[in-house]
Amino acid sequence: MSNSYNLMIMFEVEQKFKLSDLDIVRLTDGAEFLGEKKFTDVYYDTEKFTLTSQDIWLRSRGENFELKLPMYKVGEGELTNQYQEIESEEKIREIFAIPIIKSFIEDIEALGYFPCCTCTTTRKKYKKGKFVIDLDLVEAQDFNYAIGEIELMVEEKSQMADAIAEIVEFAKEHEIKIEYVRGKVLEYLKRKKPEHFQALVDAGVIKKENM
Ligand code: V4E
Repeated sequence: MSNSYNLMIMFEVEQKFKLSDLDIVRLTDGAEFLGEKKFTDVYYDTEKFTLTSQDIWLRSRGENFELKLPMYKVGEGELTNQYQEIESEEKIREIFAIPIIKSFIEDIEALGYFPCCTCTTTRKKYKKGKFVIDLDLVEAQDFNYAIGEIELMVEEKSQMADAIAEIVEFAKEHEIKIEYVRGKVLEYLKRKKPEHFQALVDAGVIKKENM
């Protein structure tokens, strides 16, 4: 007898928001609290910012390595900040053609990758209707940052633009200001590693108006 599995690939659409205390009260009112977790991310890049200047983000979260690859090219509209997430070391080795010599971390360090940002996040997760809300408090050395994210899962890539519009509508219903928000790593680089941040501006990963 053979087993057949109906695997459905879902796409996560997410938008970041800067939230005031009052925004948080409105957003979490009537929402289901899903839990809190704390994790440390270490982001890796080369001396020449080879990955991040292509909007590619390699990190370890706890024990696991993860890769975020941009789904759309810089400048391709409002979907620019959506990423494909790869969560297996084997797949990451395949993408970057990293042969297995030692452990994953030793092998990437030998190729010139080193930590460019290390931060610890305390994340509270809520569900409100079909939306998932993440409230993050981020800490690094001499660095604190609060940021919120509203997420929606869709079954087809073609539904992503509508999902963003739904997220923005949901945010507006909660009187949240719709504005450009730097993610935690970009904010960290801006404040702590201006040379790296400038390289991302020069590469077009960060638009000049969002510096
Ligand atoms: C994709 C990305 C970075 C990596 C960190 O991604 P982020 O979504 O901020 O982290 P997190 O902890 O919420 O990940 P999750 O738990 O959801 O997997 S750092 C910069 N980027 C790209 C990027 C960009 N180019 N522009 C803006 C406005 N934000 C992010």
